Amino acid sequence: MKSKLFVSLLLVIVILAACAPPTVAPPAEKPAAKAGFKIAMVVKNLGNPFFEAAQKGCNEAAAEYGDECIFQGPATPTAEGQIEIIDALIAQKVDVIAITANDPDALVPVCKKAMDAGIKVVTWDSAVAPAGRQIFVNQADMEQIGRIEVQMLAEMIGYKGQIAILSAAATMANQNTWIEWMKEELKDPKYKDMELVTTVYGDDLREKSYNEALGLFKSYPDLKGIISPTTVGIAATARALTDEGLCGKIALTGLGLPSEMAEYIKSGCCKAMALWNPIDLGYMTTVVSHLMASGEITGKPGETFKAGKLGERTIVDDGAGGGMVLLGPPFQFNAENIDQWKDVY
Ligand code: RAM
Repeated sequence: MKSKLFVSLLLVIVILAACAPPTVAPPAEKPAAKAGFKIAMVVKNLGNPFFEAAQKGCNEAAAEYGDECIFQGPATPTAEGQIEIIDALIAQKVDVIAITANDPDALVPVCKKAMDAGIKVVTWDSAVAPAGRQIFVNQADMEQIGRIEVQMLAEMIGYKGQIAILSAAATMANQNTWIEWMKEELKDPKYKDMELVTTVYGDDLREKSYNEALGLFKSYPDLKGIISPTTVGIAATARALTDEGLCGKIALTGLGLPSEMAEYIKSGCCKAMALWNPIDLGYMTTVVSHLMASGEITGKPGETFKAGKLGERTIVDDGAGGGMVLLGPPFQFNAENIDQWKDVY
């Protein structure tokens, strides 16, 4: 009897033990993903070959690192159009938004919203203000870009005469910073006989830029030179000068794509211009985006990383306490070297 009771008790214990919930192991830290990130490259607007070149670099890096490059931009270069796109990307839960901003301040709230949602925000080309970003991929030293444009034009016009600037949109941070440095350079006494008469804005739209160039020819009959620090603006100005038969009378320089400017460099309408490699810029931006998403870098000055084919890099101070990666020095193009580049970008 006693042993029967003992056996049944044992049975109950065994059954109870079997039914008890398994002991739950403490949740393991979810390992950070190392690839498969959705990287959204948001550009100033679609239809600009400069950004199409950057997209090539984005696709190349995304393929190399196992990510996806989502390329987007508004039809025209406005902050409103970009805000709409970023809102949609937040809803889509992308991992990184890499933006070249049409307006540095207007984009801060939506970029903050993205960061609050856990999305990394990288800025490149035309930076969003520091409050709206985690790292800046800068194409080249801003001061150097501004100064060399003045130096190139001065050489062309013999340091004498009226000059004008034909820029992109009045809100664009990259052009505005370069223009500030142009004005600094012009303070040097060696430019005392050069006068900056005006700055006009073609908004990075071909036709508007073309018409602004025509406006300059009309308003300033003594104009000797134009600096256009935008690939859209310089190509439109070169076309306007050619159409009006003004090449040789008004000199032109600035930042241009060899593919769009080769014919004008060869004709002598634009004897020299500068730029960096936009494919590399898109590649670097995408590598930085990948490393931000994987947590391999956080965007702080002093961190180092390997930027794929572009080699070892160090994050430097952006001057506002944030992190910045520099692509490299701008390159100057002229009749001697343009053929090597015109089919590249
Ligand atoms: C245009 C855009 C771009 C700028 C280049 C030089 O394509 O404005 O932001 O970096 O020119």
